[in-house]
Amino acid sequence: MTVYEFAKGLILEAGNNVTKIMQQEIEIETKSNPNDLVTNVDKATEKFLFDNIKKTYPNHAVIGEEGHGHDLSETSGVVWVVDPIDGTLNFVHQQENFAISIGIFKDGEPYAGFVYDVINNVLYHCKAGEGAYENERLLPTLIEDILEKSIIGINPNWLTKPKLGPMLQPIVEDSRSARAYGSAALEIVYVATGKLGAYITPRLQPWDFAGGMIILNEVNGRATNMLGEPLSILHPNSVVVANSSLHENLIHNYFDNYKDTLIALHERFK
Ligand code: 2AM
Ligand code: CA
Repeated sequence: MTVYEFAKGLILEAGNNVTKIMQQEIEIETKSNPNDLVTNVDKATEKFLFDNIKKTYPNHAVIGEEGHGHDLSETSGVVWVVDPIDGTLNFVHQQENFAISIGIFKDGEPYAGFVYDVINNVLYHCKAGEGAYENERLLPTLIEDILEKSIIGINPNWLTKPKLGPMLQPIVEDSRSARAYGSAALEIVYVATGKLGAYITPRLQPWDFAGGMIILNEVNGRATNMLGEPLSILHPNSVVVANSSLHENLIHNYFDNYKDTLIALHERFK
Protein backbone atom coordinates (compact mmCIF):
# COMPACT_ATOMS: atom_id res chain seq x y z
CA MET A 1 0.00 0.00 0.00
CA THR A 2 1.35 3.48 -0.83
CA VAL A 3 1.41 6.29 1.73
CA TYR A 4 -1.28 7.98 -0.40
CA GLU A 5 -3.59 4.95 -0.23
CA PHE A 6 -2.97 4.58 3.51
CA ALA A 7 -3.75 8.27 4.12
CA LYS A 8 -6.94 8.08 2.06
CA GLY A 9 -8.24 5.16 4.13
CA LEU A 10 -7.17 6.84 7.36
CA ILE A 11 -8.93 10.17 6.74
CA LEU A 12 -12.16 8.37 5.74
CA GLU A 13 -12.00 6.33 8.96
CA ALA A 14 -11.30 9.49 10.98
CA GLY A 15 -14.38 11.12 9.42
CA ASN A 16 -16.46 8.11 10.29
CA ASN A 17 -15.33 8.40 13.92
CA VAL A 18 -16.18 12.12 13.94
CA THR A 19 -19.78 11.47 12.85
CA LYS A 20 -20.06 8.84 15.60
CA ILE A 21 -18.66 11.02 18.41
CA MET A 22 -20.82 13.95 17.25
CA GLN A 23 -23.95 11.93 18.09
CA GLN A 24 -22.80 12.06 21.71
CA GLU A 25 -22.03 15.29 23.55
CA ILE A 26 -19.49 17.74 22.11
CA GLU A 27 -17.34 19.06 24.98
CA ILE A 28 -16.06 22.57 24.36
CA GLU A 29 -13.02 24.29 25.88
CA THR A 30 -11.45 27.66 25.10
CA LYS A 31 -7.79 28.05 24.12
CA SER A 32 -6.05 31.44 23.65
CA ASN A 33 -9.27 33.52 23.91
CA PRO A 34 -13.05 33.04 24.38
CA ASN A 35 -13.57 32.60 20.60
CA ASP A 36 -10.71 30.14 20.13
CA LEU A 37 -12.41 26.82 20.77
CA VAL A 38 -11.32 23.21 20.88
CA THR A 39 -13.51 20.16 21.47
CA ASN A 40 -13.07 16.57 22.54
CA VAL A 41 -13.58 15.71 18.85
CA ASP A 42 -10.64 17.84 17.67
CA LYS A 43 -8.42 16.18 20.27
CA ALA A 44 -9.64 12.61 19.73
CA THR A 45 -9.31 12.96 15.95
CA GLU A 46 -5.77 14.31 16.11
CA LYS A 47 -4.82 11.47 18.48
CA PHE A 48 -6.41 8.90 16.15
CA LEU A 49 -4.51 10.27 13.14
CA PHE A 50 -1.21 10.66 15.02
CA ASP A 51 -1.30 7.20 16.63
CA ASN A 52 -2.12 5.44 13.35
CA ILE A 53 0.46 7.34 11.31
CA LYS A 54 3.19 6.62 13.87
CA LYS A 55 2.19 2.95 14.22
CA THR A 56 2.54 2.42 10.46
CA TYR A 57 5.36 4.88 9.71
CA PRO A 58 7.44 5.48 12.87
CA ASN A 59 9.90 7.66 10.93
CA HIS A 60 7.32 10.09 9.58
CA ALA A 61 6.91 13.46 11.32
CA VAL A 62 3.48 14.86 12.18
CA ILE A 63 2.50 18.50 12.70
CA GLY A 64 -1.01 18.81 14.11
CA GLU A 65 -3.03 21.76 15.39
CA GLU A 66 -3.76 20.20 18.77
CA GLY A 67 -0.16 19.90 19.87
CA HIS A 68 1.91 17.59 17.71
CA GLY A 69 5.17 18.67 16.09
CA HIS A 70 4.97 22.42 16.81
CA ASP A 71 8.72 22.43 17.47
CA LEU A 72 9.62 20.95 14.06
CA SER A 73 12.25 23.20 12.50
CA GLU A 74 12.98 21.52 9.17
CA THR A 75 11.08 19.53 6.58
CA SER A 76 13.36 16.66 5.57
CA GLY A 77 11.80 13.20 5.28
CA VAL A 78 8.04 12.68 5.24
CA VAL A 79 5.99 15.29 7.11
CA TRP A 80 2.23 15.05 7.65
CA VAL A 81 0.50 18.37 8.36
CA VAL A 82 -2.83 17.61 9.99
CA ASP A 83 -5.88 19.61 11.05
CA PRO A 84 -8.29 17.23 12.82
CA ILE A 85 -11.17 19.73 12.51
CA ASP A 86 -10.74 22.80 10.33
CA GLY A 87 -13.64 25.15 11.03
CA THR A 88 -14.03 24.33 14.73
CA LEU A 89 -16.43 27.25 15.29
CA ASN A 90 -18.67 25.87 12.54
CA PHE A 91 -18.36 22.41 14.05
CA VAL A 92 -19.51 23.73 17.43
CA HIS A 93 -22.25 26.09 16.22
CA GLN A 94 -23.49 24.42 13.02
CA GLN A 95 -22.25 20.82 12.95
CA GLU A 96 -21.40 21.41 9.28
CA ASN A 97 -18.97 23.43 7.14
CA PHE A 98 -15.93 21.80 8.72
CA ALA A 99 -13.31 19.44 7.34
CA ILE A 100 -10.43 17.17 8.23
CA SER A 101 -7.31 18.30 6.38
CA ILE A 102 -4.08 16.42 5.69
CA GLY A 103 -1.11 17.54 3.61
CA ILE A 104 1.84 15.17 3.17
CA PHE A 105 5.27 16.42 2.11
CA LYS A 106 8.40 14.50 1.12
CA ASP A 107 11.60 16.48 1.70
CA GLY A 108 9.52 19.67 1.62
CA GLU A 109 7.82 18.85 -1.69
CA PRO A 110 4.04 18.22 -1.85
CA TYR A 111 3.27 14.50 -2.04
CA ALA A 112 -0.48 14.17 -1.34
CA GLY A 113 -3.38 16.35 -0.18
CA PHE A 114 -6.73 15.52 1.44
CA VAL A 115 -9.65 17.66 2.58
CA TYR A 116 -12.63 15.68 3.86
CA ASP A 117 -16.00 17.42 4.10
CA VAL A 118 -17.27 14.86 6.59
CA ILE A 119 -20.95 15.84 6.75
CA ASN A 120 -21.40 15.82 2.98
CA ASN A 121 -19.13 12.79 2.59
CA VAL A 122 -17.02 14.55 -0.04
CA LEU A 123 -13.30 13.79 -0.09
CA TYR A 124 -11.08 16.12 -2.08
CA HIS A 125 -7.79 14.34 -2.69
CA CYS A 126 -4.73 14.13 -4.84
CA LYS A 127 -1.37 12.49 -5.23
CA ALA A 128 0.90 15.19 -6.57
CA GLY A 129 1.32 14.96 -10.34
CA GLU A 130 -1.63 12.62 -10.83
CA GLY A 131 -4.57 15.05 -10.84
CA ALA A 132 -7.00 16.10 -8.09
CA TYR A 133 -10.35 14.46 -7.39
CA GLU A 134 -13.63 15.36 -5.73
CA ASN A 135 -14.55 11.82 -4.63
CA GLU A 136 -14.16 9.94 -7.96
CA ARG A 137 -14.48 13.00 -10.25
CA LEU A 138 -11.27 14.31 -11.77
CA LEU A 139 -11.16 18.08 -11.31
CA PRO A 140 -10.49 20.04 -14.51
CA THR A 141 -7.68 22.58 -14.76
CA LEU A 142 -8.83 25.96 -13.40
CA ILE A 143 -10.40 28.43 -15.80
CA GLU A 144 -8.79 31.88 -15.61
CA ASP A 145 -11.23 34.61 -14.61
CA ILE A 146 -11.06 38.25 -13.65
CA LEU A 147 -11.87 39.65 -10.20
CA GLU A 148 -14.93 41.49 -11.49
CA LYS A 149 -16.48 38.13 -12.47
CA SER A 150 -15.33 36.21 -9.39
CA ILE A 151 -16.83 35.42 -6.01
CA ILE A 152 -14.06 35.62 -3.43
CA GLY A 153 -13.75 33.96 -0.03
CA ILE A 154 -12.76 36.30 2.82
CA ASN A 155 -13.69 36.54 6.49
CA PRO A 156 -15.40 39.94 7.14
CA ASN A 157 -13.60 40.22 10.51
CA TRP A 158 -10.44 41.16 8.59
CA LEU A 159 -12.16 44.14 6.96
CA THR A 160 -12.63 45.71 10.41
CA LYS A 161 -8.88 45.78 11.16
CA PRO A 162 -7.37 49.30 10.96
CA LYS A 163 -4.25 48.31 9.00
CA LEU A 164 -5.58 45.45 6.88
CA GLY A 165 -9.10 46.77 6.21
CA PRO A 166 -8.01 49.49 3.75
CA MET A 167 -5.94 46.90 1.82
CA LEU A 168 -8.75 44.34 1.61
CA GLN A 169 -11.85 46.54 1.09
CA PRO A 170 -11.03 47.43 -2.57
CA ILE A 171 -10.74 43.70 -3.39
CA VAL A 172 -14.20 43.05 -1.98
CA GLU A 173 -15.54 46.11 -3.79
CA ASP A 174 -14.08 45.07 -7.16
CA SER A 175 -15.17 41.43 -6.90
CA ARG A 176 -18.59 40.21 -8.00
CA SER A 177 -19.29 39.37 -4.34
CA ALA A 178 -17.69 37.88 -1.22
CA ARG A 179 -18.45 34.82 0.91
CA ALA A 180 -17.15 33.54 4.25
CA TYR A 181 -17.44 29.80 4.90
CA GLY A 182 -15.30 29.67 8.05
CA SER A 183 -13.12 26.72 7.06
CA ALA A 184 -9.90 27.61 5.25
CA ALA A 185 -9.45 24.04 4.01
CA LEU A 186 -12.89 24.03 2.39
CA GLU A 187 -12.42 27.54 0.97
CA ILE A 188 -9.16 26.49 -0.69
CA VAL A 189 -10.77 23.45 -2.29
CA TYR A 190 -13.70 25.64 -3.39
CA VAL A 191 -11.11 27.64 -5.34
CA ALA A 192 -9.78 24.35 -6.74
CA THR A 193 -13.28 23.38 -7.93
CA GLY A 194 -14.06 26.87 -9.27
CA LYS A 195 -16.82 27.65 -6.74
CA LEU A 196 -14.69 30.58 -5.54
CA GLY A 197 -12.37 32.66 -7.73
CA ALA A 198 -10.02 33.38 -4.84
CA TYR A 199 -9.60 32.90 -1.10
CA ILE A 200 -7.73 35.53 0.87
CA THR A 201 -6.72 35.63 4.51
CA PRO A 202 -4.00 37.51 6.42
CA ARG A 203 -3.23 34.69 8.85
CA LEU A 204 -3.40 30.93 8.58
CA GLN A 205 -1.58 28.11 10.27
CA PRO A 206 0.11 25.42 8.13
CA TRP A 207 -2.49 22.81 9.11
CA ASP A 208 -5.27 25.09 7.82
CA PHE A 209 -3.87 25.27 4.27
CA ALA A 210 -1.49 22.30 3.73
CA GLY A 211 -3.98 19.77 2.34
CA GLY A 212 -5.93 22.26 0.24
CA MET A 213 -2.80 23.85 -1.19
CA ILE A 214 -1.56 20.53 -2.61
CA ILE A 215 -4.96 19.86 -4.21
CA LEU A 216 -5.00 23.36 -5.68
CA ASN A 217 -1.53 22.84 -7.23
CA GLU A 218 -2.93 19.93 -9.23
CA VAL A 219 -5.47 22.12 -11.05
CA ASN A 220 -2.85 24.80 -11.78
CA GLY A 221 -4.10 27.14 -9.05
CA ARG A 222 -1.63 29.33 -7.19
CA ALA A 223 -1.17 29.65 -3.42
CA THR A 224 1.35 32.08 -1.90
CA ASN A 225 1.48 34.60 0.89
CA MET A 226 0.38 38.19 0.18
CA LEU A 227 3.95 39.11 -0.75
CA GLY A 228 3.84 36.46 -3.49
CA GLU A 229 6.25 34.18 -1.60
CA PRO A 230 5.86 30.39 -1.22
CA LEU A 231 3.88 29.19 1.82
CA SER A 232 5.95 27.62 4.58
CA ILE A 233 4.61 24.68 6.58
CA LEU A 234 6.78 25.67 9.57
CA HIS A 235 5.06 28.93 10.59
CA PRO A 236 1.87 30.98 10.04
CA ASN A 237 1.41 32.76 6.72
CA SER A 238 -0.88 35.21 5.01
CA VAL A 239 -2.56 33.32 2.18
CA VAL A 240 -3.76 34.23 -1.32
CA VAL A 241 -5.24 31.37 -3.33
CA ALA A 242 -6.59 31.82 -6.87
CA ASN A 243 -6.32 30.89 -10.52
CA SER A 244 -3.00 32.18 -11.82
CA SER A 245 -4.09 35.39 -13.60
CA LEU A 246 -6.35 36.49 -10.74
CA HIS A 247 -3.58 35.63 -8.28
CA GLU A 248 -1.15 37.85 -10.18
CA ASN A 249 -3.68 40.67 -10.31
CA LEU A 250 -4.23 40.48 -6.53
CA ILE A 251 -0.51 40.48 -5.72
CA HIS A 252 0.47 43.26 -8.11
CA ASN A 253 -2.51 45.59 -8.03
CA TYR A 254 -3.76 45.23 -4.46
CA PHE A 255 -1.07 43.87 -2.12
CA ASP A 256 2.01 45.52 -3.61
CA ASN A 257 0.82 48.92 -2.36
CA TYR A 258 0.88 47.61 1.23
CA LYS A 259 4.30 45.99 1.18
CA ASP A 260 5.54 47.63 4.41
CA THR A 261 2.40 46.63 6.32
CA LEU A 262 2.72 43.08 4.98
CA ILE A 263 6.43 42.76 5.76
CA ALA A 264 5.69 43.87 9.35
CA LEU A 265 2.83 41.34 9.54
CA HIS A 266 5.08 38.50 8.38
CA GLU A 267 7.85 39.44 10.79
CA ARG A 268 5.48 38.50 13.60
CA PHE A 269 4.93 35.02 12.13
CA LYS A 270 8.60 33.94 12.33
P1 2AM B 1 -9.60 26.19 12.76
O1 2AM B 1 -11.07 26.11 12.74
O2 2AM B 1 -8.91 24.90 12.51
O3 2AM B 1 -9.07 26.89 13.98
C1 2AM B 1 -11.71 30.50 9.94
O4 2AM B 1 -11.81 31.68 9.23
C2 2AM B 1 -10.50 29.72 9.45
O5 2AM B 1 -9.30 30.29 9.97
C3 2AM B 1 -10.51 28.29 9.90
O6 2AM B 1 -9.86 27.53 8.92
C4 2AM B 1 -9.74 28.33 11.20
O7 2AM B 1 -9.14 27.10 11.50
C5 2AM B 1 -8.70 29.38 10.89
N1 2AM B 1 -8.29 30.14 12.06
C6 2AM B 1 -9.03 30.50 13.12
N2 2AM B 1 -8.33 31.26 13.98
C7 2AM B 1 -7.09 31.38 13.45
C8 2AM B 1 -5.88 32.03 13.87
N3 2AM B 1 -5.81 32.74 14.99
N4 2AM B 1 -4.80 31.92 13.08
C9 2AM B 1 -4.86 31.21 11.95
N5 2AM B 1 -5.95 30.58 11.50
C10 2AM B 1 -7.06 30.66 12.23
CA1 CA C 1 -8.48 22.97 13.71
